[in-house]
Order: sequence, then structure tokens, then C-alpha cells
Amino acid sequence: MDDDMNDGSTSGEIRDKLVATKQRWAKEGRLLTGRPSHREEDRLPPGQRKTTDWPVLDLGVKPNIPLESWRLQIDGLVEQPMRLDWAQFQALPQTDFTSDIHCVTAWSRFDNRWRGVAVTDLLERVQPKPEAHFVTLHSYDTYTTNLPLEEFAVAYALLATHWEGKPLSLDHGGPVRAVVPQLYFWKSAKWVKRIAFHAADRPGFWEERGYHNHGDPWSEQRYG
Ligand SMILES: Nc1nc2c(c(=O)[nH]1)N[C@H]1C(S)=C(S)[C@@H](COP(=O)(O)O)O[C@H]1N2
Ligand SMILES: [Mo]
Repeated sequence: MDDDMNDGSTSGEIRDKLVATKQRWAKEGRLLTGRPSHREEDRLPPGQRKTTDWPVLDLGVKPNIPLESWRLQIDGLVEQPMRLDWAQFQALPQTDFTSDIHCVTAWSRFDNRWRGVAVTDLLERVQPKPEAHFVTLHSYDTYTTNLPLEEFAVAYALLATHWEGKPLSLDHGGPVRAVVPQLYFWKSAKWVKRIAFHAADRPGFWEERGYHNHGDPWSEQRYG
């Protein structure tokens, strides 16, 4: 973890440099799949097969939140807790990023073009406290998932509103879903409503039900 990004006491100059570097990596698509190579066989994690359609997987409840009542709450161990309405969320910088999806049910979908708010841009504003090490994403369908702050804070993680140039469909988590492409896709919460920062890890919905707590597809952290 780049403590510089979380520690308000570190000089802004260093932080700006870090952010600039990460933004450049993001533009270059660096570490797009957690691997430097873009050769197709190197992009498919072990046990995965490539698909070109995009399956829908969720708990079966698709919360249809009108944009007027949509809110995103960011709280817990942050210096600046926030509750954003749709206009405030839209006013944040918009980032385009292309990444691969790896679902624990063994399908992978390459080259998804996302647009949304980069997690790094959000972190810059809320400023996680130095003791914040874990994040829980809460969704409008009551789903939760947990991840280490350092996995959430990668340059290519987004709160996505668009896919392939179109607003994200309700099926796929619209109006806003997380996209944390270096982990299995169950970590990418659809219909995000709250992002909470914690000192200690708190297993989420699937993590409490036998899925791996971390979920790195490259080391096949599927269950357990
Ligand atoms: N809110 C919410 N997010 C969720 C889920 C869910 O049930 N509810 N399912 C997860 C799982 S298991 C997967 S594989 C992906 C599926 O995303 P997709 O339906 O867009 O393919 O969403 C993840 N995010
Ligand atoms: Mo999944």
C-alpha cells in the first residue's frame, strides 16, 4: 500500500507524483490483468475459459434505484466522510479504462471498456486514515464484499457507470458498480451504495459462505 496516499501528513508533492505515475500506468494499461504481458494465453488465469458474452450473476434481486434517490456513502476510517448524490458523483473526474473480467465460475471476458470514477480519485478526496486497511463494499441489494485497501486502491479500479460507451445496465450493476479487475469478479460489487473503511477485515457475503477471502484469480483463490 502506498501509505503516502492515506497519510495526510505526507507531503502533497510525493503524493502527486505517485498519483501521476499510477495514472500513466492506467493509461498504458499496465498490469491490466495483474500480468505485464498482453499475449492472450498469458491473460487467461488458470482454470478459466474465455467467453465473449457477459453472463449475469447475482442474488436475484435487482435494485432499481432512480438517479434522484441514488446516494453513495463513504465512511468509516476516512478523514472526509462523504455522501454523494448523483450530480456530485458525476462531477468527479471521469476515467476510461479497459480490463478483463475473471469470474470464479470459470469464465473470463477480455477487453471490457469501462468509464467511471477512478477509485484513486475518490481516495484522494476522502483520505483514508493510516489505520484503514480494509474496505467493505455495500450494495443496494444487501450484498457485501470485502477487500484489502491496497487491492481497492490500484490505479485501474473504478466505480463504473458505463460499459462499451453505454450506461451500465441494471443487470450488470447500474447505475454504479465497482470494477476491481485483478480479483475474481465477486469482489466487484454491483449497485454500490456504501464504501466503508476498516482497520480489521470483515468477510462479506460470499466470503462468509466458503469463497476465498482474497480471491486472486492468478493463484486460483476460489474457495476456502
Ligand atoms: N450487489 C451485488 N454485486 C455482485 C453480486 C451480487 O449478487 N450483488 N454478485 C457478484 C458475483 S458472484 C459476480 S460473478 C459478479 C457478476 O457480475 P455480472 O452479473 O455483471 O457479470 O457480480 C458480483 N457483484
Ligand atoms: Mo461470481
